[in-house]
Parts: sequence; C-alpha cells; structure tokens
Amino acid sequence: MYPKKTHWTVEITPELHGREVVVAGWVWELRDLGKIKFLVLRDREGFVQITLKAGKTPDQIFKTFSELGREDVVVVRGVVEASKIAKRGVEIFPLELWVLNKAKPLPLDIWSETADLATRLRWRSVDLKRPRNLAVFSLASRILKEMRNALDEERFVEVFTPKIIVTSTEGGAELFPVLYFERVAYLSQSPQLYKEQLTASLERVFEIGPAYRAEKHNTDYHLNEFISVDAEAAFMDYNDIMNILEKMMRRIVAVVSEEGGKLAEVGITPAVTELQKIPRVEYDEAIDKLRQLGYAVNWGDDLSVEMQKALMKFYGPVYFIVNFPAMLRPFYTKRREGDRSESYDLIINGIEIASGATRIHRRDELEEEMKRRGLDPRLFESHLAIFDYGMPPHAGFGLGFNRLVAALLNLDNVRHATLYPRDRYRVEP
Ligand code: AMO
Repeated sequence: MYPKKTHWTVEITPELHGREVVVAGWVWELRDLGKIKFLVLRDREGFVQITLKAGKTPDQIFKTFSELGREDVVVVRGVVEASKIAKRGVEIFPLELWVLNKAKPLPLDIWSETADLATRLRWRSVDLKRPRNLAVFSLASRILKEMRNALDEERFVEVFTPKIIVTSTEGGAELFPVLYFERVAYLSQSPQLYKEQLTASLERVFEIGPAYRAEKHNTDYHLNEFISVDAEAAFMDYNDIMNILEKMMRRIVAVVSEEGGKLAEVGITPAVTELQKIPRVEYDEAIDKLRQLGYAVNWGDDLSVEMQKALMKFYGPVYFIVNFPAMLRPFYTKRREGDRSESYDLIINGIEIASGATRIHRRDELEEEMKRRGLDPRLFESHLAIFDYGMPPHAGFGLGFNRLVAALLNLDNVRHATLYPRDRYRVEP
C-alpha cells in the first residue's frame, strides 16, 4: 500500500531540507542523463523535481522509472534536499515510488500552447491538466469565495431557487423547454423573480448557480449555460447595490493582483490589477462620447462590445453605465424621470459583467410596465400576488461569473473560464 500525500508540490521548499515527505500527482516530464534521472511531478499547485542518482537511489526505483510515461499517476516517498541548481531551489530524492495508474499517449498536447480551442474542449478533462487552466480555475474558486465573503459581510444569506420554472423573466424567446411529466416547463434564465420575492422575508439574499439561455449567439462571450451570481436586497436602491459591487470588485482585484506572479508564469496578464473608485457614467454621456468618436449611435440604442471597449479610453477598464432608457431594461426595472431607469451595467475590459437596478415594488406600476412591453400580467399572477402582501422597495444585481473571470484575466473567450462550456454547437463533454 502506498502512503497518503503529506505535501502539495508548492509546500516543498528548501526549509524542508532533510525531511521525509510523500507527494502524489502526475508525471509531467522525464529526463534521463544516464547516472542521473529526473522526474518532474505535477499536482494542482505546481511542480516538484524528483531526482534519481546511481548509488543513492534504490535500484527498484530506477527500474520503475524506465517504464514510466507522461501522465502516469505516481506517489513518491522521499527526502527533501535544498539544491542550488534545481528549479525552485529544492528537489526530492526518492525512497519509494508507486505507479497508481498508467496513461496512454494523450489526445492533445498539454505541454505547449499549440492545441486549438475545439480540440481542447473535445478533451476538456485532459486539457484541464494544463498549468494555465489549473491557475485559471483555482483563481476562479478564490474569486467566488471572495464574493461570498463580501456578501456575507453585508448580511446577505445564500439561497437556492428552482432551476425548473414556468415563467420567463428575461425575454420569452430564450427559454429551453423541458418535459416536466405531463407538462412543459423551462430551464431558468435567471433567479430574478424568486430573489425579488425573497426580499419580502429574508431581506438580503444571494444565489450562485447556473442560468440557461437558449440564445443562438455564437460569440466569444455568450454561453447557453453560465454561472450567475445574483443578489437582491430590501430597502436598498441601485446606488447602494453599486457600492456593494464596488467593494466586492476591490477585494476581487486584490486577490487577482496577489496571484500576479503565478499568473505571469502561465502567460496570463490580468486586465485589472488595481481598482479605486469605479466611475458611474450616465448612459447619455456615454452616447455623447461615442458620437464624438464617430459611432452612429442614437439615444435608446444598446451599446455594443466594440463601443464599450471604445469607452475604456475615457473611463479605464472598469466602469458602470447608469440610468439606461427604461425601454432597454426588463419590465421589473424602476423608472426615473425622462424615460430613464434606475439601472446600471458593470463593464470590465469592454464586456458587460453585471447588470442590475432598483426594482418596481408596487403591483400597479409593475403591471403597467408589463403591458408596455406586450406582456400579459395574467401570466405572472402568482408573482404579482406576492406584491399584495408587503413587498419592500428593493434592488439587486446579476453577474456572469464566467465573464468576470475571463474579463479580469484578459482571456479572449469566455469558454476559457468555463470548465465544460455549453454553447450553440456544444452539449458535451
Ligand atoms: P442580464 O440578462 O443582463 O440580467 O444577465 C446578468 C449577467 O449575466 C451574464 N450573462 C451571460 N454570461 C454568459 N453567457 C450569456 N449568454 C449570458 N447572459 C447573461 C452577463 C450579464 O451581465 N435578472 C437580471 C439581473 C438583475 O437585474 O439582477 C439579468 O439576468 O454577465
């Protein structure tokens, strides 16, 4: 029997000189210089060099080494030695080596950056072994934790709402139908209506979960299943929510910049490494600026990614656009004067990362907005009924987690920040 892993590769430092350790992982590289041989072992956190030396290393290990291949799964018990020449100033001299599983030659090259995206996604689980992917998804997990902590500090409670639903919230054409016994139901596009209803009891809620959109777009930033971070709070308006988002983003950017060295090692240069205030740019002002730049854009138009990128020239890589024309926003958005709304988008590196608003909390106003958009209030009766029983003023945001990670890390495609993307032409693996 092989022993339990005692250390991650990153924990093997020169300070452990002389200590016996057990590491476990995959064979990244084998180098045979005759009397001295090297095995570079990879685990999630990095690499460590295992050094075999004639006269010092047991013969059995030399024999096992000669049969090893890349990506074989190994456990090594050995002694740490500080070293001037080894990478990271440390190596392990093995006392025992176990091969837990053999690997066939891989279907794609994980040792260089040559494989194309389609091949990578076809063999995603293998592709995820690449150090660059390990860095992206490890950091994504830290970012998620930071978001949870930020919301926890503001006394939001984490909730889960149904993903099988019967009413559309973000536009009827984009729902995936599912067969629900003898009726048709849909996959949820957003927890919008549930999170609003929950402000009448739990006051401040957030949810991190999948959202489904049957959009036919096949772009670098659209997915048909994405992770949505949603928050909603009673007795707050959109400025309060932007303040929370701003605080949260500062914490996230601090984490990203902390990881700067590690990211550089895998060729990632984050788009944002420091963040003070996030500018809140009026929609009207954005339109003016774009016209100055020569864009043929009118009041009432949505902004394209190209336009949002152009605006970075004025506002930097992270900015809010606020007070959109009411008709550009969903029915639940609170109006303000001049056909505008108490709404905002958060733009990072030209991509819309989050959007939100103060919501309508009065039933009559909500019905009016539905009718304005050609929606039949009768179809929303079970939602509207809640507004009769003490619905507080409230506001919130919805944030696309995959887009956030891609934008912050300057990845050119949201799929790079998604373990198993679902897009127009991909439902497996
Ligand atoms: P919205 O539709 O703008 O708002 O979505 C919120 C955020 O979710 C992300 N997102 C997507 N990410 C990847 N692929 C997609 N197809 C996709 N669609 C959306 C974006 C976007 O900013 N209920 C409102 C939020 C609210 O007002 O609280 C909503 O869903 O990053």
